[in-house]
Amino acid sequence: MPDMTRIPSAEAKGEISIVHLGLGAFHRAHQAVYLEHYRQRTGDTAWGVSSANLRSSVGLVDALREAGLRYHVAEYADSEHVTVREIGVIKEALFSGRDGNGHWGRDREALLARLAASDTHLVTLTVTEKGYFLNPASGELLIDDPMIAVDIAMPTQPRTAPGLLVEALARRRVQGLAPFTVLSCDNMPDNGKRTRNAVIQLAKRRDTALAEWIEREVAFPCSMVDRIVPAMTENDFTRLAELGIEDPNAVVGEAFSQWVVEDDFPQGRPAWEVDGVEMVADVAPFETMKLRMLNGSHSLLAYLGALDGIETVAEAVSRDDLVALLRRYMLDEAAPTLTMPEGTDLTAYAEQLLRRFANDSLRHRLQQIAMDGSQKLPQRWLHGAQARLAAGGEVSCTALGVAAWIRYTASTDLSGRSHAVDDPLAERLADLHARHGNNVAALVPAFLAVEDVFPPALAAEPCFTEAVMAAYTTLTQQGLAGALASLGQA
Ligand code: NAI
Ligand code: CS2
Repeated sequence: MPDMTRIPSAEAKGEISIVHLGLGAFHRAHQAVYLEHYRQRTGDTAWGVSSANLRSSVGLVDALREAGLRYHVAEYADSEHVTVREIGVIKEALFSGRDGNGHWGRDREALLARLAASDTHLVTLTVTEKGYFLNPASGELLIDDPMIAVDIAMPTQPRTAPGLLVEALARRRVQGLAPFTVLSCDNMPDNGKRTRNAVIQLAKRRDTALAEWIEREVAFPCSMVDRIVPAMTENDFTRLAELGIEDPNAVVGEAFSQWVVEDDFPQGRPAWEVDGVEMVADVAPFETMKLRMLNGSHSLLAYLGALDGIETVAEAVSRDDLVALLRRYMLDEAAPTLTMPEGTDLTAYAEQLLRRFANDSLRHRLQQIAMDGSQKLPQRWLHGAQARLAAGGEVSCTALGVAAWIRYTASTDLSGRSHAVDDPLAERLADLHARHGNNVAALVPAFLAVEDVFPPALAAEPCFTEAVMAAYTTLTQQGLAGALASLGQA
């Protein structure tokens, strides 16, 4: 039984001045924990949260309501030490997605009223990379997406995160209210700028004066967010029950947590910095470092590990050959593309990441990380590969990763075991496999021609295409161990 520290939540009262879109595990284990720290340290109850789900999990919204909006976060330093915090900063839980009967927007009006309320000064988001409806490669709004098309046709009954932000800002503008600040907490490069881009592109299709007002008046700071928070498993709930924590809304994460935020909050913010949040002028170096080194490594493990029947991150990094691959990728391919503040030790950062990945108290499933690869690979691997090649470097690890992702999207592992491919482009990618089968010379170029994922300039690099084709052949003919061994000889 691990050594447990329990920390109760502060008192219940408090005003709502933050709205969060995307009431998922990470929001509950990261932003809400910082706000709980803040409230307990300062006694300031002003920054309570109204948290909404726009898609899945009406069950979670209702279960949180039934539990009085309190839940627990179990922070595992390792399998022997856990801190369990009770979180009470969520003051309202709303659902504006589609319910089991196909009806949309049960609490949409309540959510829009909250977003348009004069007390609301900040909106945060964790809606996943696909929740912004942006082309992952170009960053352009997917105006042909059916969800965006509905928001363009019926702007006052929005279903998407960008649609809700535009309608709420429109209401605030008509009421003569200042806007709120929009802070994305999703794993995207320049996440604030991309969110701004989605909102303004959508607003322009409704009212150019509104779009111009948003351009002028609304702050969209960027942030780098980091805490490994796996989706809960039955084993997690059982472990918590053994500690006396019976909570269907609990989340489990690592003890490590980091938040680097661009300090641009015209409507004010909590004084997060004394709780360890790093308020900076430019988040980009930190975002790029984390996306390429941590998330890029995660995605390598996800696809290579899944193809070899490996279940979790901790299991994957118990293999010396995969650890060697990560060290080579992080230090030889990712680190040289980064421009970091003086004194940043990327070797130490890489070793810290390997220690975090080895935390076997978290069952971080590779299948979860593998999800939405088309939305993740540009910022995790491809932009770095372009920079590396432009500098005359080689990208063998990235090429192996791309080959593994391509093979993964065939919906079977190397032993023929089936798995789901959870990705907005899943059908389109499955079609490429159906069309090209094992013809690697056709299959790989067909994947690299998917411009929503692969920058054309990268796909046009013969050395990249050849490296991916060679990796694909080695992987499929010699398996994971063989592919890693031959990489090691490269
Ligand atoms: P989750 O599955 O628990 O929650 C996902 C949330 O996104 C849910 O509220 C869901 O309703 C919403 N969502 C999904 N698709 C959407 C769409 N098209 N439009 C609007 N909302 C949509 O996942 P979790 O762990 O909360 O992660 C969410 C995001 O947080 C990740 O995609 C990532 O960007 C970021 N993040 C997650 C970390 C983690 O370790 N879990 C760590 C760092 C960042
Ligand atoms: C993971 C991230 O699921 C994934 O894609 O790589 O959620 C990862 O756990 C976080 O970015 C860690 O901060």
